[in-house]
Amino acid sequence: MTVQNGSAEYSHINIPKIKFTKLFINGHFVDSISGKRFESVDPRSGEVIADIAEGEKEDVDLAVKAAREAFDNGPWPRLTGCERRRIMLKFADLIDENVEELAALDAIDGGKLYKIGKTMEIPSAAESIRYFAGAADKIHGSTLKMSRELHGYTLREPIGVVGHIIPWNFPSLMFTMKVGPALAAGCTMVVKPAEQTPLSALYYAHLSKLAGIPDGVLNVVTGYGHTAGAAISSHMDIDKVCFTGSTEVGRLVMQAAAASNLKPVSLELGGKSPFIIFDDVDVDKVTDLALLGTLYNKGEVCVAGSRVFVQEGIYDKFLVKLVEKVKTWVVGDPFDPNVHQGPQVDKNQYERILSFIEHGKREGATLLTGGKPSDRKGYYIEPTIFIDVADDMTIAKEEIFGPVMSVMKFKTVEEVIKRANGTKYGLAAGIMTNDLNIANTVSRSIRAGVIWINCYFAFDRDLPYGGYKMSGFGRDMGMESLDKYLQVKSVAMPIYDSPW
Ligand code: TXE
Repeated sequence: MTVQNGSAEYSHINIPKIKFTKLFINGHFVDSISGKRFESVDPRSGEVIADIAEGEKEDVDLAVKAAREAFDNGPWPRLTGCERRRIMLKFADLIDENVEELAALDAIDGGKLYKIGKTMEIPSAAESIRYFAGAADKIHGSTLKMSRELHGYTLREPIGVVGHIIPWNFPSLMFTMKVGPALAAGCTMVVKPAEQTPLSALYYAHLSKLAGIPDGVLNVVTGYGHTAGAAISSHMDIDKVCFTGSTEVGRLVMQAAAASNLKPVSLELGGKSPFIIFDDVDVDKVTDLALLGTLYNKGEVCVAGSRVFVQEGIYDKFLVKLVEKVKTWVVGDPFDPNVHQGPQVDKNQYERILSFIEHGKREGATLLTGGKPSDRKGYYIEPTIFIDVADDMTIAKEEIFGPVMSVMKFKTVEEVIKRANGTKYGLAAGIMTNDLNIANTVSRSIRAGVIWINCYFAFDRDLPYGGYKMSGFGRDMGMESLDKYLQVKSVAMPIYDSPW
């Protein structure tokens, strides 16, 4: 691992002035009712970069009132799909036009790599809006073959006012993958970004207004989870809640939804995904993929493949390669184009990861690399690899959400299926083999929502994404995600003028 202390190569990147720090309600940036503000901190230094309006229950009430009015009486749900599509395409174009500023905001707010933001994540956020814009004029029900002399058909109608509670690890992608299908369906919404990363969400709100999305359709309330977030999940006038975050908070969201107006929820929660490597693969290539599977986005990825199972025939060779390659993995300032890993999102997350690393050491796993903070200001942690990890150790069971890999050895297909499934989570799995029989057997036996064979993080807007077991339910991305924002209305009428 190399630690960069700064390079002239990126000194030209213009870190934008933060323009939007207030709540976005009914098309306007406004202070919170209490006037309270909270600090947004740059994880590169631990320094405060902005004071953000702290929305609470009363602010959520105002935002829901605006969204309700926009849904019940406003134009958005009543526009034709073509008109919604046109406005959404404009929104996507504006995201592309502001790609550098958005990438920089996610870098200073969340420690995310600027280069990846600029070339992949923000363009992909724009594409996500475009994908669902393309669906806006293709939402239709079906004609039914009824058993009697009835004409029966279904309508698919927008579900209403949606509450989106989103996390901090992919602020732009999460925002657009939730907002895109909800807009296409004709819903109105209140979005609460994570308190760690409010900046880009407010910027998207500004762009949505420029694009022509009517006032009240897309509201953003920044604030904390236990206040603003809880007010969304328990709100009597929100028709649906979509949540991405920890399993623990997902449970609270579901309880609050049940205890209030029984609104449906969809939950995308934690993971502890297995990355399974069989003997027959190219060890050199697979090592790169395994490293990326754990370390991408500094390990703050719900589908991180951080339980790496390696078949015994290549185990020793794999470890040698792993150590060799991790030395070339650069930790440093996320604006530096040579850096692979920026700082963890905040002090809490940083300390939480370090405490998991201590658990690993205490419970008897062997540290192969890293295991400590990197030696610079900010919330940086060295890429950490443990071997001799038993399935019941804390580091093998709990989602660490940091740059920490556990490597485990296995012998047979049956054994690895059992061990890979031995988790409360079921979000994703990677299977590396050239043997089709093994690939088919294992992919069908793993209880997880996404399986990647000979690839990892192979996301696509078309590929539905979500969990089994305690990783949640409901799907983001793909046309499946549109269903979350629609409900089916059945209509029947006599074909002939007969008395019913
Ligand atoms: O998540 P929280 P945290 C996991 C990951 C991470 C851990 C803790 O393991 O280390 O969770 O992260 C809002 N009612 N994931 O504490 O608290 C909160 O404001 C309603 C996995 O940051 O779940 C934020 O907007 N909302 C994950 C969002 O929930 C509440 C991504 C997520 O925060 C709330 C993030 C409440 N009572 C963390 N309390 C993934 N699946 O990708 C908090 N929130």
